[in-house]
Order: sequence, then C-alpha cells, then structure tokens
Amino acid sequence: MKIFYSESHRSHYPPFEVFDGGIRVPYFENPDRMDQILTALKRTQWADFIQPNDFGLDPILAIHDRDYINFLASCWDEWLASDPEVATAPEKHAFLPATFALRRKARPTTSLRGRGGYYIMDLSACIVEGTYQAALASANCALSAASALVNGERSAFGLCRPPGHHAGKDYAGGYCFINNAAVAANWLSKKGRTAILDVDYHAGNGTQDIFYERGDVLTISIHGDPDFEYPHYIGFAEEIGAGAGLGFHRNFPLPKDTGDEAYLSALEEALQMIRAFAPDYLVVSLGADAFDGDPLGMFRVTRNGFHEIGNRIAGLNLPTAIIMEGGYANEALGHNIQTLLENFK
Ligand code: SP5
Ligand code: ZN
Repeated sequence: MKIFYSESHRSHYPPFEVFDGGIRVPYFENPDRMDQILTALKRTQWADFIQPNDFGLDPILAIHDRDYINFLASCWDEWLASDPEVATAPEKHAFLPATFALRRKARPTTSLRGRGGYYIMDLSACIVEGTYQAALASANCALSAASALVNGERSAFGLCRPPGHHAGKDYAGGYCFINNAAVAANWLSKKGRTAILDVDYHAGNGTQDIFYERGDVLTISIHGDPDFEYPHYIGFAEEIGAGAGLGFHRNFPLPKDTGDEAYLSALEEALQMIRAFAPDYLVVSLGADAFDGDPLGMFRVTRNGFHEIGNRIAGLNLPTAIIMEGGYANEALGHNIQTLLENFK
C-alpha cells in the first residue's frame, strides 16, 4: 500500500495545550504518534512509504478562505515580531486566542488577537513556528493519497499530521488547521462521486460544516455524542444537511463506553448509506481514539474492533483514501492503525 508521509510535521510541536478547566498539559497531538505508526508499518511487508507531491495552494483554497490561510501563514511571525517576551523563549510559547468571536456578527479585526479569536475555535489548535508548513505538507499527503486512487490504486494511506477534520473553511480547532480529508475529497469529487466516512472518536465538525449544503459529497461521522463530548455543539443526529445537501450528511452520536458490537452496528448503517449513494471514491477520516484506553476518548473499541472496522469498510470494495486523524493512546496506536489498514493491502 502506498503511504504518503512527510517529516515536516516534526516542526509542529507546541509546548502545551490548554485542557478542560484551563490547565496546561503537554500537547497530546505529538510527533511520537507518527513514530509509533511508522514503527509498526515499517515492520510489515506491504508498506510503501512515499513523499507527498506538492499540489500548491489551489486545492486548499477550494476549501479554505484565503484570509484564514494567510492568518495561518503569518500568525507566528507576527507574534514573534510584536511580543518581545515570545522572542526571549520561543520554544515555551504557542499562539492561542485570548477571546472568541462568539455569537455576534463577528469579523476578524486587524490585530493578531483579533484574528486569533476569529480563526481559532478552541485552546488545542496551538500555532508555533512550524505549524503552517506542517499543515501544508499534511494536506499534500492527503491529496497524494487521493491522486493515487485516480491513478488506479485501490487504496492509499495519507499519514497526515497535523490532523484535519475539526478545521472548517475559516477556522482551526481540535489540533486541526487544514481539513486534509475535505481537501482530498473535494479534489476527488471533480473526478467522480465521492463520500467521506469519519470514524475518529470526535465529531468531524469541520468536514460537516464544509459539505453541509452540498449534495455531491456524502459525509458521515460516527463519534462520541456531543451532548457530553468535544466539540460539544455540533455532531447531533438531527443534523442531516441543508439546501442541496439535505440528506447528504449523517451523524451517529454514540454513548460513553460504546464497545465493538454497538460501534459496528452503527458502522453497518453508515456503510448502507454509502452503498446507496454509490460513490466512485471513498475518503476515510481515520482516528484511532475510539480505542479503549485512549486518554481523550470514552469508547471501548478493541484492537480486534479496529480489524473489523477495516474489514467492513474494505468490504465496500471502493477505491479508498484513508486519511489519518486523531488517536492518542500512543503505545497502542501503531498496532491499531496497522491492524485496520491490513484489510486494504
Ligand atoms: C483530531 C482530534 O482527535 N482532535 C481532538 C481534539 C480534542 N481536544 C479537546 C480536549 C478535551 C479533552 N477532554 C478529555 C478529558 C479526559 N479526562
Ligand atoms: Zn479525535
């Protein structure tokens, strides 16, 4: 299997994030996640690691607002230039909003903080010096996987970091800056009918927002119920698309302690919708944070469960671009991803 991976992610390693209740914790979405996956996949006979191609900004700007991308590109440099304290110890700093542009007719104001609170939705999408370059390379990994399908591969893996599914057209959040799966799916949708299945533990709010009024790309997300889980305000069952997109979005919010059996029965319903949509291409947003023991998740999916999730999705027999999202039980992450991917090799 072709696996598109770039080392550029390493320079995106914020020194902290701000967790529930306002405590600073080490950044959960860290480079070690990739090392765990790389180690597991390199031991197999079937993993073919390839550098991503550079697709330029056009496919990214087909999804994200230019002003938002400009903000990502310049945020760190502007902060460094404007705050002497950052320059004294840049490695201890990460840019986060001070206030959020909440429930009013907001627009980005010109100051850096004024743009920060407009373009960032939470306190886990920290920006450091290498963030923008890492996000671009990550999007290129997803696009390269999509492109491999058009070139005849039955499956390809975008080993993307940072992840993407929480990023909307003009906002970052949940460790995500550019929505890699959305960029790849939109690019694929110009070549054939495309569906996105998001199995990350968290609701794929960015992907939902981006395609909500589009009927040409089916989007489905299976996740912890936002009634108790991040991102808290989106990902509910009654959200089914709008306008031309009505009926082309579906959420499966599931309760705490969801295990293999309940997960797989929601997945079967999702797969049935995909079959009915009859796409030419499938994009899978693959998080492994539904794992029993994930520090950010409340589900109880086992390693065998991940095998079965992969087996069922592969049973659709569609050209499939698998795009890496979350998963924070680092010691199990490599094996869980390998086990799921094995179904596609
Ligand atoms: C891509 C992805 O998986 N992003 C997830 C971002 C979640 N950030 C919010 C963290 C809130 C964690 N609350 C968990 C408490 C566990 N004790
Ligand atoms: Zn997640």
